[in-house]
Amino acid sequence: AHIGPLDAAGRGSLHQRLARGMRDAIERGIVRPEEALPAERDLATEFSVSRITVRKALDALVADGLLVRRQGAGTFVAGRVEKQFAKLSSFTEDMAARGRSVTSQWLMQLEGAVTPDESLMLGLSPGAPVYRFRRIRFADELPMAIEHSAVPGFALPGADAVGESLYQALEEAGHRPTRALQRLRAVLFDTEQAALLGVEPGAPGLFIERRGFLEDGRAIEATKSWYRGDAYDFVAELSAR
Ligand code: 16G
Repeated sequence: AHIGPLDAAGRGSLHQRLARGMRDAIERGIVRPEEALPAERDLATEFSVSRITVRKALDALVADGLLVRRQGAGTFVAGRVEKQFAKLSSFTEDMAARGRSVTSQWLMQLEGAVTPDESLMLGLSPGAPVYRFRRIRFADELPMAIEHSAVPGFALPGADAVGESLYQALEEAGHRPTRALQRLRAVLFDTEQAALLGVEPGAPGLFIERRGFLEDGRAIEATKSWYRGDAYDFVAELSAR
């Protein structure tokens, strides 16, 4: 891969200028998604800088999600995650299909009485029990989304039934959704959301609200997700008939 010249006229320290030059090359498609970068020592030679400078520039781009490091394989240009819009799949399945490792950080996992909002979303009567799950979802260690899910009490044996995957837990309980309604909206992240996702406050994101239903029409999940706009593409296949 040819990275392009170091931003020689630019301001900032050497590693910042190198990072800028590389970011530019990635954004202009000179190095393509999933392409491997040359070894650090080769980059150092190519740009006549030290390996430490190269390392610092790469670290910055990894932190920004433009590059990913894969154990034993090297550093790659991150592919944006593409999600087929019409498929009712889970985050875990979406990422696994792309060879990405999934982790989550739990913010909340508890049982409570339904709130008015949840009662509308899930069609439950006041006082009905719900499970509430709040997580930050990572793909290859990059924070991708904040997710708030509510599930009716009958759907799961307990709040701790969800390990890594909500859909797996629902499936094991015989309550995996078979249909869903999804609504999508552009948002700008507030300070708290930005901090959780490692982006600047005001960065663009996708807000997605999903209501999942069982075959018999009962609502089984109400999930609000805030996806990083710089890391996630939604793709819809359209048909004229
Ligand atoms: C996806 C769904 C979310 C669902 C979750 C289950 C979107 C926008 N949202 O993130 O509604 O609860 O998958 O994932 O696709 P899990 O089984 O990995 O917990």
